Amino acid sequence: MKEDLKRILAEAKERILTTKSLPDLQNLKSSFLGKKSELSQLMMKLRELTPEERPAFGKAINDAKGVLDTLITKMYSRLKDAEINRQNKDMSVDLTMPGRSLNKGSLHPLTLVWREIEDVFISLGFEIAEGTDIEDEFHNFDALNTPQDHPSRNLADTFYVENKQLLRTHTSPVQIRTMETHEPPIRIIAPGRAYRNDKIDATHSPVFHQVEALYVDENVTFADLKDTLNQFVVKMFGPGTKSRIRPHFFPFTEPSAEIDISCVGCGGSGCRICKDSGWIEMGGAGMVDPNVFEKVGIDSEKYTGFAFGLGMDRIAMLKYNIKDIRVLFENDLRVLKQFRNENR
Ligand code: 2NL
Repeated sequence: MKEDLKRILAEAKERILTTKSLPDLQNLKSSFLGKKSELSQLMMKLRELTPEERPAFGKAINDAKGVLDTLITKMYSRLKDAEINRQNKDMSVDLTMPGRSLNKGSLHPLTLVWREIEDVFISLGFEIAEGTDIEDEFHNFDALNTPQDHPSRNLADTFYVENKQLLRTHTSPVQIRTMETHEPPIRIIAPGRAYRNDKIDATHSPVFHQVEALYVDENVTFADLKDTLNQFVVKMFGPGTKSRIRPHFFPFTEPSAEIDISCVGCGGSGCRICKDSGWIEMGGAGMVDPNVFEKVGIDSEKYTGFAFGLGMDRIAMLKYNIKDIRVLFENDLRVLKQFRNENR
């Protein structure tokens, strides 16, 4: 019987230590320690021993059960740990894996020049003024000294809404409203959308963008206008850029002028962009007409002012070498993505 006990114990140890799974271990536990196990059967056989032999052998069997029970418990936690490790490994994050890149948006070229223009004029002491796209005839035409029969008032040129309201044909109404409500000195720019009933082509769009500047104070002169224009074009297009003015006519300024800048393509020597003239037209300017001051209630004996208007679409096209204004309104991602690295 002693030999039996030895053999059972050795076999049980061997099988417990080589178990690979928790269910297997559970089965081993019942087959080695359960009621029908060999050890339990040995216990039954104690009867066959002499009373002197019984206690020692009974203890030996119980000790063997204790040893196996401890071994099974140890094995249980070893297998359980292994299982948890395996699960953790399945769910773990590979920190060395490259990340998926985000699809980062970009600012529209027009937004870029819009912001840059605002920065330049703020640096020159101007403030940003805003208005509404829908205006009335007084603020869009009458206050700007536009004659009743001026062609720009025609349905063919201007989009009328209802009740004599219209889509502003320039951002000048913003300046008119500012002058109505503010005492000089006034130093503002009005960037924004404007609308004209134009046929669409490479240089015309019924929706376009303009920036107008207005400076009203005592002793504002044409020299101030020219210097402000020069500083603007240098800051916007780089040092070496020149501006010039040519005589022109606008109902709202007197004298009036058209503004050119030296060609951004060739610097003035002549190229395709400037059609070999060395100059590019940028907008118009002049000294605010006294009739305009009268409409907004500013004393034209005391104050003078300059104003100018520039096409923002044109500035964006020149700056980013865009040949067709429609590109600015189509929002083709293949175009917009090219402005991805501009972080402004
Ligand atoms: C152009 C011409 C110009 C103005 C806009 C202006 C505004 C007020 C009074 C007087 Cl409130 N003038 N604005 C003056 C001259 C020219 O724009 O061709 N722009 C693209």
